[in-house]
Amino acid sequence: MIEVATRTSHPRSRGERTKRRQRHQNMSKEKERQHAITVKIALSNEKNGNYILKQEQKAAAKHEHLYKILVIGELGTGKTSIIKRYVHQFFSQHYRATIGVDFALKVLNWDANTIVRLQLWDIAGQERFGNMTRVYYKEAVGAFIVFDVTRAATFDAVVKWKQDLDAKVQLPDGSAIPCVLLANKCDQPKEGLVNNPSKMDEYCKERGFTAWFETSAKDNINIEDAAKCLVSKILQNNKMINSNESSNDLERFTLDGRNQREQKSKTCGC
Ligand SMILES: Nc1nc2c(ncn2[C@@H]2O[C@H](COP(=O)(O)OP(=O)(O)O)[C@@H](O)[C@H]2O)c(=O)[nH]1
Ligand SMILES: [Mg+2]
Repeated sequence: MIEVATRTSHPRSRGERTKRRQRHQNMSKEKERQHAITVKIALSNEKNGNYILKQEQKAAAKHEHLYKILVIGELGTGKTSIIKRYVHQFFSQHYRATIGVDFALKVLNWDANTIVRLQLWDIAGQERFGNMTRVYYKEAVGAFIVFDVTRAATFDAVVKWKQDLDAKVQLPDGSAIPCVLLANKCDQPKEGLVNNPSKMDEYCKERGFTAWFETSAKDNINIEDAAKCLVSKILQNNKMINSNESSNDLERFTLDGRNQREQKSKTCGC
């Protein structure tokens, strides 16, 4: 019985052993497979991570700016026409004074690393009152004041618009926001000081205008150049503000450092 039992049990245990060996082999194969998968995932995560990192680096390298720009001046000087020409490459003789505030967005690929979005604020109707509310001016970083070269009265009103602008909005350091003067409808006969460019230069310098341009929304003259001039002044201001901020940080850091050293020496002295 024992013999039989031994004989019968022997092949079974051998079989079991083989099965166990196979199971073991299978398990280590499975482990290897899982390990391979883990490595694959880790590699693809790393690849993904690198990709995301690269995308983030790319985004960080691209500077994007959104600037609020005001377009102000007397009624009928061509503010809406200038914006329409600049943003939509369109001009219409049909004069339609809308009521409220209109916005138009112009996107500029300034350089390989800089995108500038200009949010152009057009007034419609309120220019009758000769000034705007503080809310309208809030957070503007640049402005165009427009007059009509065929009507000298619209040029006389420029000073009032500049004063209103400077009183209601300033840069963080308290200085005036850049403002470009547009002598619009230059396709028409001109009236007044605008006929004397050097006097106009003087006028602009005295009153703190960044520059002035003769423009025509009708014939598409100088509008792009005027906008480029304003944007480069804004970017310049931006750089200055940023570098002031970082030098302030540096100052704070060195001051803190000095304070720490002084405190340390005092402690040491004690
Ligand atoms: N000849 C000429 N007419 C213009 C020019 N720009 C605007 N206008 C006309 O002037 C009128 C007033 O223009 P608009 O843009 O509505 O002025 P806003 O009240 O300042 O917005 C409209 O009839 C326009 O067609 C321009 O450059 N040349
Ligand atoms: Mg208008």
